[in-house]
Amino acid sequence: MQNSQQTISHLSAGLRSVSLNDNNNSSDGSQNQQGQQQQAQLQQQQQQSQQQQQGQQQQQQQDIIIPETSSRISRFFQNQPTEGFTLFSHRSAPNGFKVAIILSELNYNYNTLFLDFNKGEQRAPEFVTINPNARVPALIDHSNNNLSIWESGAIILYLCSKYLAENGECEIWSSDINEQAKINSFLFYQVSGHATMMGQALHFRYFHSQSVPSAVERYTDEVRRVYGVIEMALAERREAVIMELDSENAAAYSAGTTPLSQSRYFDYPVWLVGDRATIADLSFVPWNNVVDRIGINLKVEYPEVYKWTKHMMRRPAVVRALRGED
Ligand SMILES: N[C@@H](CCC(=O)N[C@@H](CS)C(=O)NCC(=O)O)C(=O)O
Repeated sequence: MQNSQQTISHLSAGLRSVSLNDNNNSSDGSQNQQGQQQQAQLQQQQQQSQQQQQGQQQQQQQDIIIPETSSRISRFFQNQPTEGFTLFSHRSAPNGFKVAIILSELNYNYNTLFLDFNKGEQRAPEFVTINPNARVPALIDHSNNNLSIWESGAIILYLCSKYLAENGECEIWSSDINEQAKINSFLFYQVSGHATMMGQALHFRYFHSQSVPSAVERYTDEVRRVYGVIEMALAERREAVIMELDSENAAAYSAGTTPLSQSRYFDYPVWLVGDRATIADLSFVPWNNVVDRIGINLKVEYPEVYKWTKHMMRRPAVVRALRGED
């Protein structure tokens, strides 16, 4: 740990000492001497200011890390389990529950360490070593030499790749690279488009220091746009499923004389990729669960998304994970 902290401070000190005005091409000797003196003075000033900054940084770190907090995280890192996974999460972090759902679906053995953001535990030095972004989730695979992974999408893909390698198949992902690519597209869309916009919409609605209605509107509209894309994808799957399973009425549906909503397959589960729930679908669950807090009513506005979420919320692995049961 100490080594990596040193590496970081050496690197930033090195970057700060680079001067854009460094110039060894002067042809005039006296100017060169004067220049060297000025440069020496400048370097001295820079060193002093670096020392001051480093002192301030150390002070800030001491301010942030409450000794009691630091010892809880330190104790974990000093005495890590030898098997299973440790998930670093937070009691109200959808991105953390997203990973818990996948661990649970794969039936992996894991423990959750819920960080206390009020105590700044996400900025504890040991935690920042495994997640330089100081956010949850992060995961340690103790049976793989304590490999640590951060960013929810990367963690999910690691878990599925590992499961596939161990078992030869992974139902919530795929062994076929074409299907993997389709699933991964939705996963990346969730991580980069859905979670980020939801996060900003929540932030501007509840936590921002000032009221900024245009920001609330902008991010809520973006979330609506994201759900519009998912609603359309699910509606297309629904139509295909009804046409296939309800073939005796297919002509009437095509002609528009009978609405699709009359099909007995109208509530049948449909999935974004293929005919089973995959990480494409499951990654959306914890955020769908809180979308009402930004004023979006899935049942009314996005009926396919609503039915899809309900089907996923009934899965035993999802229930266990959302309850915080390891
Ligand atoms: N892109 C990241 C986002 C991680 C993230 O923003 N996590 C939030 C909780 S959902 C967090 O740790 N916030 C703590 C903080 O802002 O200090 C991921 O998907 O893992």
